[in-house]
Amino acid sequence: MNAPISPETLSQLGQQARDVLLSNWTGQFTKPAPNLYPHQWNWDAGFIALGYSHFDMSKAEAELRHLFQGQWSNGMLPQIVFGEEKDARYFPGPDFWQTADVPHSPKGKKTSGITMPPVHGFALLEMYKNSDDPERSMQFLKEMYPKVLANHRYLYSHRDPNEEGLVYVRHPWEPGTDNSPTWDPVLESLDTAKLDIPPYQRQDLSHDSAEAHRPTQTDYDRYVYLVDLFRKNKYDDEAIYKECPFLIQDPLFNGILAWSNESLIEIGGMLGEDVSDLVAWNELTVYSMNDKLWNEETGNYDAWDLANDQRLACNTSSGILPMCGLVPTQEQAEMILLKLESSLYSGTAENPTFWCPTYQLDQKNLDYEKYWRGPIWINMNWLLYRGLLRYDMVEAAERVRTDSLQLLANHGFFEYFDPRRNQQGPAAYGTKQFSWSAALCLDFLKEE
Ligand code: 2M8
Repeated sequence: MNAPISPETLSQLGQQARDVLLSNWTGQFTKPAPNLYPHQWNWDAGFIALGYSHFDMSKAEAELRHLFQGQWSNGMLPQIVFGEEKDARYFPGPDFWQTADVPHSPKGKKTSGITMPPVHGFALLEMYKNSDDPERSMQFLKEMYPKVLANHRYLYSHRDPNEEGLVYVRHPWEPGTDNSPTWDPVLESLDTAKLDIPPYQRQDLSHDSAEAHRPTQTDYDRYVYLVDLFRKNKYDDEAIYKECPFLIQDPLFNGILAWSNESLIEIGGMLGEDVSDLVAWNELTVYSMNDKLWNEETGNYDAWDLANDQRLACNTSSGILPMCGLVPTQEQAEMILLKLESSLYSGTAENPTFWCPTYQLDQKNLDYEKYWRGPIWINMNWLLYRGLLRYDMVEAAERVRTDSLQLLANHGFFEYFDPRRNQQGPAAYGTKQFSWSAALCLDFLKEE
């Protein structure tokens, strides 16, 4: 559907992508964006390291090294490792999280007290594959493997209370798809008028992103309420589990975990390590995702609300992305492909869409412009692209890749994009100079 992008445009795009990453580099790590996100974020850093591995392996390695300096002694890899920029305006900052006195938190770095999708296993293996210095990269694998493994061990031992191989998230910031409609039913039961919410000041609205595209005030009230519950419980996982109303087994988080398990199994094999725990964890995760989360009627992986022990219909792309972790069988993957090709993700002849909207187009509360409730995100497209390739769906994968490059060439390295091909006026939203849009663009470009 796209006219081919000229080689000149592609080469410019590559140069611009490198420039975005380098301009967000702080000397220690790369900010996700110049102002809106002034610290280091967990899954962003994985994607960013992968992007650097195409042109600057030292920075790729430094990115992950810095992130893991924030790792807690129980293995948890935090969502944010705070930088030291004096005029950084971000809420919630370290003063609000109050993790410094928690026994497990690191001494040298300030961090938040929750985690994010474990992309680092596959990021590490991809970096190794992109290296032209195998000896050096083998050393890096040796250095990082135990740290990444410790994060997986944390997830399986502290976030899987029923030993199902399905890890739960306890805050909408943990799966990274903050205001996803999938958890609306759980969050709506938290009546903010009746909750005891500490005073706070949002900072996100003072930057270059429109209020209408960001999470709402009520969303933030609930985010803050949950953080307050964690700090009151001194970040003790068992205590939080007993009290927290938001405990969700998310298909994207677990699908990513499966892909990283597999990558760690491969790395562990190269290093001569005993990978039996990883093999057992991964078998259980794949089994349970199919046994508990797969929805044969809709062809989606649903989420599970552990606090109320109920299924949460997941009609976002998180429900199809476990393809990246080789979770579905070929038959299930064929069902997913049919869905992608249907009006649910492709729109109609009059109103076609770029791939891939993050929310099915038949959903009443779909919003093409609002954050994680419809727009296209480049990291989700990249996960989908890799997932499709794993099932030999080469044509569809190529469509995701070229749609992504087209959007980046049309608009630049925005945070998220309007899926509508016929959209008149602004069609790219959030912050500009967004690092993972640039990093994953570089990975898409390696196929040229
Ligand atoms: C967004 O989330 C942060 C909180 O973690 C925020 O809105 O302040 C999400 O898009 C998340 O997935 C991403 O990692 C982060 C930084 O890019 O921003």
